[in-house]
Amino acid sequence: TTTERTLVLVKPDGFERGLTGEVLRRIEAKGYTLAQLQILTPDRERLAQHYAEHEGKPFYEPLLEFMSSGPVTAAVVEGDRCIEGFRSLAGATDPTKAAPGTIRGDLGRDWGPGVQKNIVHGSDSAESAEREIGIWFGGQGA
Ligand code: DAT
Ligand code: MG
Repeated sequence: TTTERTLVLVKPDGFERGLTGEVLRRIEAKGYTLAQLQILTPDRERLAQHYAEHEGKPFYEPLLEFMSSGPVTAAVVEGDRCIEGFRSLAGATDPTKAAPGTIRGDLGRDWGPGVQKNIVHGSDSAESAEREIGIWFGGQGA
């Protein structure tokens, strides 16, 4: 087995719709561990770091606007190959294309220019995971 850590966010749409517990339930049901957890409304600076790779893309500004619009739950998730595993649980970026059975496929709705309400974020590689854990949990055992 390869125990990994990944950074999961329940985005403001998930919080507003009362889906935080459902997302965390799916993570635990899969067998992953919640190592760290916090609820916060992220500021622009933190989001700019988190989404640095997307700076300059057409959806960047609306994305930061949306992500700073309300509370987000940030979690460090631990488990065997959980980086790829959580991406599988989350499903495709566009909720309409995400397969049923996935978080985005089962629960996500809105998508389009300026709208990216796909409920969750999950790190896409080991490097991204460590970088993102530092951004959200820096100084707290990150
Ligand atoms: P993912 O969140 O699946 O890793 P990503 O890293 O490519 O996807 O993009 C980050 C977020 O930006 C994504 O969750 C929603 C938004 N986004 C990505 N591509 C988009 C697009 N073509 N139009 C609108 N929003 C988009
Ligand atoms: Mg991504």
